[in-house]
Amino acid sequence: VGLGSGAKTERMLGLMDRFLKNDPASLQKDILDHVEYTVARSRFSFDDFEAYQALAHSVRDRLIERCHDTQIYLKMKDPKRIYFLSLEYLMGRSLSNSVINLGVRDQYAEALSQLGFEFEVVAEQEGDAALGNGGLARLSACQMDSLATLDYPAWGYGLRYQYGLFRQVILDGYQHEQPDYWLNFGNPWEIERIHVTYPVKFYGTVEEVDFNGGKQKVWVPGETVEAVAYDNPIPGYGTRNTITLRLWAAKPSDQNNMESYNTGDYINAVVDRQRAETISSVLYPDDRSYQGKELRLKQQYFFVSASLQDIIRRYKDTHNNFDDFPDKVALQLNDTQPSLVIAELMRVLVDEENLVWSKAWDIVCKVFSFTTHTVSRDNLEKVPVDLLGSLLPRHLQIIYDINFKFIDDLKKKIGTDYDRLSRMSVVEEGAVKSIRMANLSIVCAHTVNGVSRVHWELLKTRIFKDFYELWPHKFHYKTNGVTQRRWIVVSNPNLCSLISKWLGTEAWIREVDLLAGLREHAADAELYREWKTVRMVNKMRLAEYIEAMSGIKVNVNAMFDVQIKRIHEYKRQFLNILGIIHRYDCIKNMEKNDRRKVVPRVCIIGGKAAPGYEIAKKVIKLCHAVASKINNDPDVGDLLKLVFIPDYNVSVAELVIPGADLSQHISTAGHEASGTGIMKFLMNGCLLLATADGSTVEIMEELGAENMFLFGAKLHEVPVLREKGQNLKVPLQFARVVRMVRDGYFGFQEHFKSLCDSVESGNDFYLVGYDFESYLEAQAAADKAFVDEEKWCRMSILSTAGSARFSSDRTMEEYAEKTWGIKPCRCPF
Ligand code: Z57
Repeated sequence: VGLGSGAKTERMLGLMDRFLKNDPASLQKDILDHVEYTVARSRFSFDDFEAYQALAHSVRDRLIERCHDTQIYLKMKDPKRIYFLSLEYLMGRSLSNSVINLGVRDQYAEALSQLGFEFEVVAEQEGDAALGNGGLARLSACQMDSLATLDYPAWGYGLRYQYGLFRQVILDGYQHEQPDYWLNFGNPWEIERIHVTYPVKFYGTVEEVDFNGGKQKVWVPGETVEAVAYDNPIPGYGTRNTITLRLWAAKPSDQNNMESYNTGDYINAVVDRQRAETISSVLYPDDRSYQGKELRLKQQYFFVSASLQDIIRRYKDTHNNFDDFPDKVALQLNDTQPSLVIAELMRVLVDEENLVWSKAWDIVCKVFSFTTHTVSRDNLEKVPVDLLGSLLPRHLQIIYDINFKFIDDLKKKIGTDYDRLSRMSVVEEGAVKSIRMANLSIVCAHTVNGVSRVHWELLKTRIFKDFYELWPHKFHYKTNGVTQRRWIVVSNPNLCSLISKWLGTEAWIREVDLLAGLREHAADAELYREWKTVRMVNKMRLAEYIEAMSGIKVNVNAMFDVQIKRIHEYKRQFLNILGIIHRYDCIKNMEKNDRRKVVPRVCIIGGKAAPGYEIAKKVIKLCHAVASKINNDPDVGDLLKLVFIPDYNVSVAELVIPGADLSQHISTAGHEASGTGIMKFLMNGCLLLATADGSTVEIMEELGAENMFLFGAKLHEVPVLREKGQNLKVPLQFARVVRMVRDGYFGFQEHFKSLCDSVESGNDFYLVGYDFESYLEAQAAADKAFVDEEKWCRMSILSTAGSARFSSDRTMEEYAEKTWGIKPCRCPF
């Protein structure tokens, strides 16, 4: 708006000054203004939470300024943009991350301290934004940080759930779920755009009308809901670029006229209208189980339709036909949840923009890239045809048309191999006829990315074998990464300073490859001393948290052994607990004198189970049952403690990871597509006890197998071992510890029966029994290494030094160059 020729704009921008000053005195005035006028508390009397609110608003002002400048610049340059579509983002807290990325943390800390507040304490007041479940959702958040920092012209799109992931409350050792009504205390990090709204339509019928001498199909929808944009600024580090994560909220639309006005049923009509808001009300808490629920499908289409209208509106600002669309727009599908956007783009181009099918199809095939995070065919998303047909009748037709043409072409290539044709079809003809969203995505995307190298191998040889053989050029991988800004700079400030001191620069925060420079010092006794001190301080902070949460006092000289992630059978938290039982059993059976040789451990487990996932919930109960036995046994004392950390989320991770000595990533080989938690531990100098699964294989290549504790069946062995079933040999110790649980040694005998059954020979799909022996060996190796402090410290330093490849900066650069075809566009002022 108001921007004329490029030259004029450039002049205008040159004259423009930054409005907001960042010296401590200006910041302090700003904070006080916000206390008085935004928070509406007296500037002479406000508490930590009010200080947080005022501080957040002051930071928000700066974010808004940069958002504007970035958008003005991008509008002028009009580069190709990447639109990242994801139904989930796990952002966690924003305050520390924002002030660090803006480069004003110390100034704010000083301004606050003059007012009598401590920055860390104020930052703790913030709640987590948990609009996602687990790995996939946190990955989106890390990638947004990298896109901003690397100056890419990017937008994120998602849903603004009113209820984030449930809060986990433990009662008597059982998980209970409580709603996370996170917007209760306001959200200073979002900007409500009351004028950025789009109608989203559902239901209705498809009719044929005359058009240009022929027939054209038009959708006559039955219901309209309004999508309102909420913008969440994502500041880059060391750049003025600040990109936007645009989340949609559902509101009633004025296009649904309330016909019952004069029927006297005014109240019910208003209440009915208000129901529109349920679409964006709650996040589904069970990742990877698709239940064919209408509300879920509505969420998906709502988000996709609003995002696409917004993207096309922006494109049309500078273009009057669609010829350049693929040169200006890249659409990234984060798994299959957004894949309805494919049918939606076809519908818009053909039905609304009147392009012929072939032209529209040509465009569609050039803009989409698809990343899959799944390893097993059973987990692929399917939408029942009946459901889709009633909610989105025109989209179902379009999907049928896409499939018809695809199968027709395919027959020409592969002949009448009907088994293969039916496997590859977008439509599954089963008991419940349904649409295979992954097949739809692969057919339409120009690139299909896996999330680690072994994941890519699995895509090619197992889940998408048929498609790989048809289109080998489409299949690639971009190994996941995490952002070192959040996972070192924000969460481990002491380690951050230490790294910068030894590298002689802070440049690694943007150029992560510099971390490898630590290898040079991996034998320096002075670095060892400082490294150990930093780690000890972090452990003490974690120990305080544990005591506050659970009342358990832990010995900070013990090895802190951590497993934090969603509870899943394939992630094998049960294996971890059985290992702990074994350790306990060994201690109990030892001569008193021998106990002195035991390496003390604090075992820490955290994670949420999907509300309907019975076995996972039993694992949580077992953890508590075992903990209460061990932690109260005077024979054991400080040699072994087991702690369950409740309500695991991003902020808990930020506290726990820097304090971990050892972390466990012990999925059965072939089940973890990548794993990203492991990368956060690696960056923080925590040693890894892991199976050769997902990205661990690449971490191993980077670090050397001698610098981690590997165990377990290998990828190619797993199917062979499963074949053996009943005849698979399991070690005696395994039978013994399972028996202890079965026989009620920890109580709740009946309750744990099905859990024990799930690892009984012949039934042990995840090979817990088979892997037990090598698991114990790896644990013993970790004990041995821990006693040798020098060796442990060197391995720790080498872990951080070897983590550069696992930064999301590297991942995003690869996507930008190889998949999206976009270039950085750095705001110069
Ligand atoms: C999810 O968090 C992941 C995969 C899924 O199919 C769904 Br649904 C949710 C995870 C993988 O399990 C991890 O291995 C991976 O690191 C992460 O996605 C990010 O790619």
